[in-house]
Amino acid sequence: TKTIREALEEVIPVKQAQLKKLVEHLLGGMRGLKAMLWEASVLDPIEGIEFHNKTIPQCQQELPPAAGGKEIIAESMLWLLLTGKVPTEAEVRQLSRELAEKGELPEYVEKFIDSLPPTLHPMTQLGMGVAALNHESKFQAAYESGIKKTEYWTYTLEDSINLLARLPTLAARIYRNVYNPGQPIPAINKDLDLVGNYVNQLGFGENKDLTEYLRLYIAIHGDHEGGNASAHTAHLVGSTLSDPYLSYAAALYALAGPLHGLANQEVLRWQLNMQKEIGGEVTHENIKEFLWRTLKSGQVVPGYGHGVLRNPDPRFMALQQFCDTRPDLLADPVIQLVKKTYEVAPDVLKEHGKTKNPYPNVDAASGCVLYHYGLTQFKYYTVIFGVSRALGCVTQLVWARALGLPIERPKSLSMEAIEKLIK
Ligand code: NMX
Ligand code: MLT
Repeated sequence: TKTIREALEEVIPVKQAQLKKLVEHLLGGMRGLKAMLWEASVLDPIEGIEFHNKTIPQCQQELPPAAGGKEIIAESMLWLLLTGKVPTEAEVRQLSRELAEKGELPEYVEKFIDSLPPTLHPMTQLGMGVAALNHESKFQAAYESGIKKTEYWTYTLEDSINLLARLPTLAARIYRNVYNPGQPIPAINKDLDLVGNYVNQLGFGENKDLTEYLRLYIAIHGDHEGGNASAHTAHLVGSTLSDPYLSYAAALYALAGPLHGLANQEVLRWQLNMQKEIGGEVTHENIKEFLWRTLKSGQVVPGYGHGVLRNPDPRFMALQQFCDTRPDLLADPVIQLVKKTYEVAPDVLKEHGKTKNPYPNVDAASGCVLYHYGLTQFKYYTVIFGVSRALGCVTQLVWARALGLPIERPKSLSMEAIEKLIK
């Protein structure tokens, strides 16, 4: 039989560890803190993302592609995220048509975007354009007219569909203004899927491989459970009953940070610098030296590490597999460099000993294929991520309204209060 002292000696270390964890949550970016409901996808540290319990390869097998294509399309992914069901081909085609019919930008948004300086970062422009679209918000108008709570989700869905339809048109206009001023933008083809039209409007419609790549890219970047910075921002702002345009504009500015979505732009800049510095023959040894130079100068290795993942990101693997089936991609020196970096970087990061995850995230692979196909303006890459991430964010906005989730308002503590907790 234990004495009361012995019983306490068992309990106290458990409580101390519990408190330490609490303080880690408070000061450590809330890592691992379970504080959000998010149905559409779940991120397992080892297995990676699952969309309604389906892995990326399962989605690639089950979700209807575009006519004549193989890869997942945004409409199929949206249907799965929103409803938890695999759509039929007819359902997907109908959704594609609806999005195409709603894709035109209002004239005032076109004029506004055209008036921005082309030197303004494309992500800044995208957020501004999305926020300006809130002039059209059905949710906001209905709220002002005094609708019931039970009706919130229907207007949120309507705004969400309109936003998704217009995002690629807006993003393509920004691309045209910044990189190809004066060039005409093709009209939306009502028989094409969302990303098919986006690639057309970017001016790459003839390139079927790039179209397929972007279909896959946009589908698999669509959602990454709720805690990532962009999705969480959309959820937080949406919880105030801000409409989907304003909520998603806010999310885009979280995505625009270099530790989040901007990393895909940074990866390419970094890999091209590596290529330039190494010069002639690329060996594991000289990649290793470059990695150490990056780390010793106090910078992060872009495209590596993750807040949740503890294994190579299955999105990275899916994009690599896309390359593995195409000889033109495999022969590209930048793509070869990305592959070779992956052979070396995890060991270097383990030896460096700081990051909890020495493996690549999706951003390590996403830009080099765009670069190969001639979409070489890497400041634009996060905009493509921004076109995609709306899929998951609007899904959550609709469900948050359908379930009547409350305004987010966590408690903060002063240093003094935390000290008192620890004492
Ligand atoms: N290179 C060098 N150091 C790193 C890296 C990296 N790739 N990743 C993490 N660390 C450091 C990190 O800066 C921290 O250092 P310190 O203690 O001095 O502050 C330490 O390792 C522990 O960090 P972790 O707990 O492993 O990572 P955390 O969850 O805080 O951050 C990221 C996750 C993704 C922000 C971080 O890994 C990173 O900065 N990676 C590079 C940028 C990147 O690829 N971001 C894209 C994420 C995916 N996305 O698309 O959003
Ligand atoms: C994402 O796709 O949002 C990133 O991998 C970052 C994250 O999940 O935290």
